[in-house]
Amino acid sequence: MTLKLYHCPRTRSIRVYWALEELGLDYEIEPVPFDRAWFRSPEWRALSPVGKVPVFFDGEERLIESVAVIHYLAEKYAEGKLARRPTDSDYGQFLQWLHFGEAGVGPYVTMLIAQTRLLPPEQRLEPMKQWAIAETKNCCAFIEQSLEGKQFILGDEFSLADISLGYALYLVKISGEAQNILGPRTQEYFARLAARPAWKKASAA
Ligand SMILES: N[C@@H](CCC(=O)N[C@@H](CS)C(=O)NCC(=O)O)C(=O)O
Repeated sequence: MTLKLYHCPRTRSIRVYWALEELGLDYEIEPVPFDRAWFRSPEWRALSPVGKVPVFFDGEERLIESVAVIHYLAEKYAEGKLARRPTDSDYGQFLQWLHFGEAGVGPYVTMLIAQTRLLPPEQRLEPMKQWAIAETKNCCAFIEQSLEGKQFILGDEFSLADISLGYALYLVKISGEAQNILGPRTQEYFARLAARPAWKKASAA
């Protein structure tokens, strides 16, 4: 079996790279430039059905959706390491936070990045930026409240849910609005995640 990740710096492929490292799997990295013209090219579209990263291959099988891929890897190749079983008492919380990182906060933080970094300044709209800040802040207030008395989002143990949330928080950081959006517990939580060797490797590449 060959696990191959098409990885582009600063994008959601970091989640998959980070999980591959944390799970101790063998894998190949295929570097992809962050180039929106390339993402729309027929060559890239032949690999990526919606023109996005990550794209991941397990042998011949192609998968997209970063959170689905990290869950797949843990279940299929790491005996559920960093995941939870339906019989675990925190199974519901695990699934909630695993998906909140992309489905919950993801759309708002993506809009925030569009309005602070991705779009050329002449295409940015201040009301959209303010809306994205308010909605991201609303999601991050839930994270802040839920981190009370905890090292990681489920408690004392790091899990895939932290990988999912950690990438969303990274986008808040690089938007330049972190001071305005993240509470003190969430800032410390992100620093704890960012100190992990696997994060350092995945986010540096
Ligand atoms: N929900 C998808 C989102 C994928 C996505 O939006 N990727 C961004 C980078 S983080 C992308 O490829 N953007 C390129 C573009 O929109 O042109 C996932 O989690 O994998």
